[in-house]
Amino acid sequence: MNQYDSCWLRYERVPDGRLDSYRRRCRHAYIAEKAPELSAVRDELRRALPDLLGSDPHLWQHPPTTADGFLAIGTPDDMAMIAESVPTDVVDDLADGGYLLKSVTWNGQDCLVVTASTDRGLVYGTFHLLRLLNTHEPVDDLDVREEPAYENRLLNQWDTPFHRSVERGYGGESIFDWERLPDLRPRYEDYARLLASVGVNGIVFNNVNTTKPERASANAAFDAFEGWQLLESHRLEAFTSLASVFRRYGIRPYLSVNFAAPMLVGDLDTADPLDEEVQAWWREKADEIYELVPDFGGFLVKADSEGQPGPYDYGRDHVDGANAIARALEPHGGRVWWRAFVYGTHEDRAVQAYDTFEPLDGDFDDNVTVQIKNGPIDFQPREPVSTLFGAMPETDLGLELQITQEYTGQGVHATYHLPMWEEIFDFDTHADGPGSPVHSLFRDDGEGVVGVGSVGEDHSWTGTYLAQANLYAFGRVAWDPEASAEAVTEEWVRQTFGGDEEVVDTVTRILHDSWEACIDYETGGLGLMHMMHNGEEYLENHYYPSPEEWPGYHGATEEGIGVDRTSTGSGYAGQYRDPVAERYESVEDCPEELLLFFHHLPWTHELADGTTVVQRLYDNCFAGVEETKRLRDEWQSLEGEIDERRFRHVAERFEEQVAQAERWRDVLTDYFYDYSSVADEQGRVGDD
Ligand code: BDP
Repeated sequence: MNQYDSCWLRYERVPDGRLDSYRRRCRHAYIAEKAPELSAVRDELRRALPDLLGSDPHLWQHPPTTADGFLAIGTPDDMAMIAESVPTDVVDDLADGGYLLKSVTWNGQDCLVVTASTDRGLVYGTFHLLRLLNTHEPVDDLDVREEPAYENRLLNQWDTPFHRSVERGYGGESIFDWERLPDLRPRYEDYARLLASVGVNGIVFNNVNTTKPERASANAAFDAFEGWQLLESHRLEAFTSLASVFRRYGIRPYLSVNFAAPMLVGDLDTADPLDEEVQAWWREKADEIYELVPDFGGFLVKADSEGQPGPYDYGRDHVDGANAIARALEPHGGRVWWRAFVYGTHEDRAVQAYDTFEPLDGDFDDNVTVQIKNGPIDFQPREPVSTLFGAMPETDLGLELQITQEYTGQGVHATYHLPMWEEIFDFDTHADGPGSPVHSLFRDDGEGVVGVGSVGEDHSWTGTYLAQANLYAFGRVAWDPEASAEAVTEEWVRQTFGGDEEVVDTVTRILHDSWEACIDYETGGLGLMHMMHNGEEYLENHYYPSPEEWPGYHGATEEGIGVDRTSTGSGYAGQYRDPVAERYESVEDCPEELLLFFHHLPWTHELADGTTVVQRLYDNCFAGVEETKRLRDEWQSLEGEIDERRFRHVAERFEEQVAQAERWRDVLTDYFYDYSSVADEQGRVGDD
């Protein structure tokens, strides 16, 4: 990775203390020879071991005839040494992707075994082992058993093909050059390596918006090059080529498709899901794709939302729409991921997804997954979790998180999403009584976790080097949502910035404190949200403050602020199961950090500690800025401790983040003051 950053896959020389043990066990490696995944494993060892160990490893295709210890990677069927070192039934029991790492003695030599029941598992196991070496962990007593929590761990790339742009991508233009494919770029493989190293096992290559809304009506001329065109027969070669890169890393390829594809790509005059010709068209298209890409994962569909066509155009519902497409994929083992991000007639958008989808529970085909954003609005800095989680027991569900920082400072601010995701995963839905946290859902076959991607052409991949942590953390949390956030973060920092303890502590702290700071300056911290500018300018969009654009989302009036989503308002709180619904219904019991999401309250309403609502909003906005300055200073303290390029890049972004945080603070506090006419106790707001 020369023209761009290696992210967390930079393999640097291990310090002497550990070197002996690593060399003893890894100077030779014996890797099974069969699947494409194994050749990827071989390549990774060739990249990693010389840099880590300072010596070229010998990679054997046959059991090594050496007096040294060695690393063996394969299934028990591949190698007698593995079959004899680990119980075969234990390996066979592992879920797809699961693996074992074990230190063993073989012929009197110290060896290491990476084994799994599937080739994909061997890829993950190898990356896990390399992570241990890279973070200087001991390997002399290894006995690791890992399985992914969820069957599906998908990346949704929101790239707009042929435009090289990325919707909500803040790390530069798209890395995927569809005009030049099937020619491949090294960057594709490096991306696959990054994803596989954290356990991602599927990628949707294109944006959920497969056409511009203004051209999405059935009669408009669909002449622009956009995502829907990837289904055209002559373009499938490009897709096939890209798929072959990701396949080597155990990553299944998917496509976002346009619901009107039978008209756009085919020449039908309807896309009515109940029309037999439409169904036949989807079947033929699926057959054509599977002929070329046998491991194709399926289609992602955004229908009847933000101008994209859908079943409503034909008086049908989401079940009709999803099932018609799913039936075409079913004979091939493919799946439809059908998004629940829909608008409707409700004044309060929060109630819409549940209202639309909950009544359809049980009617979707087995190979349909309903993909739901983490919150009811839209990836805001903090939202309550979606009411749909746990509400559709008869339907496969997927949780959609946003890795890219659309509303949390984009490619500039250091805003780490892992603490937010941890809060989401730990939330008790009470779906099956108390003790039904979000992380316990999505565990059936066909379910899983999805992340909206963040990478682009920038050297950093993600706009700012620190945002790489969000991509890393997504994969790790989709693998194990109960893993300790501190451990995951520290792991990322050690691999990315090396093992200096001061650097590790400082960067880990910065990341962990960053999310709350962002909430404070961008929202005031009491559950307000969606107060950003919605401009036409690419980089202005969703970046600057502009509360006056969105009265419906924050509900500011002269009397008070917040949105009544209780039974006296939109009724959204009532979509949760008790006691969650009761908790949110009640002003006293509602957690303070979500208070104004559920309640419209007088500006001078007193919070538990006696502070008024408006004063708390002022205080939080100011605290968010102070905290951001503190984080910037912490970063500054690392000067000379990490390489100049990354140090300066992040330092410059921190300066901008502080300026932006001040801007948010000033706009929001002035706005609160203008409505409330309540002076800030500390005289910081208004009347200057
Ligand atoms: C919003 C984004 C928009 C996406 C939409 C979606 O602003 O670009 O198209 O979500 O999820 O957050 O479909």
